[in-house]
Amino acid sequence: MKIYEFPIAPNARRVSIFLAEIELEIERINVDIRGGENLTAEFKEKAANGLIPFLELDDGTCICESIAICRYLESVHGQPVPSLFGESPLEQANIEMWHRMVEFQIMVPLLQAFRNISGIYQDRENINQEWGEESKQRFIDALSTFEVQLGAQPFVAGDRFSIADITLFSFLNFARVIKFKLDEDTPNLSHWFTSMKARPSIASTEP
Ligand SMILES: N[C@@H](CCC(=O)N[C@@H](CS)C(=O)NCC(=O)O)C(=O)O
Repeated sequence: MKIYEFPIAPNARRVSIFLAEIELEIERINVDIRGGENLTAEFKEKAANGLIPFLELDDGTCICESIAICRYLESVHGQPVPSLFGESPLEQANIEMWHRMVEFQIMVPLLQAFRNISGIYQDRENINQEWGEESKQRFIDALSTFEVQLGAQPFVAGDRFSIADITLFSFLNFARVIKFKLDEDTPNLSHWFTSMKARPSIASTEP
């Protein structure tokens, strides 16, 4: 198996953290997405979404989308106990709920802000600065939900570490690209972020 990635990219980072959590080592192939290596026909033939990360199995089968990759690897590797996606039906639903909230309220606006403010991918998409600024504000506004949650619970989805923490950490860590840093306005998030940085799976995957 091989993982195609670009280590500083937040989606690649969340898969790397997940792999470290389940203690699975896989061959890594670096793809220069900023130089457009993912725009080739050869790349698109392998990755259905044309993006990194994607996983290539030994028989040539390719799986893209970070969470599909994590779910597959957890299943074939033998999931860590307890699973980072939850155990009981209620816990699975709760983790899924918080993870989707992280993805839609934090990840999506942050990525829109990054892409539209920096114009980093203007070789492949139209840029709208105003939409970038609006997205940055939406990202900042959404933090309050997680600030409240982390005041009541040690982890995003409750009393233990899950995929929701992995995704929130990966994207908040990436937020420096839009000149955003957690500060005293969000003490619970800041405290959680510092403790996440010390977690072995996170410390060991710092690019
Ligand atoms: N939904 C996908 C998103 C993947 C994604 O956005 N990858 C970015 C890097 S973080 C990428 O490949 N960007 C290159 C481009 O947009 O051309 C996932 O979860 O894996």
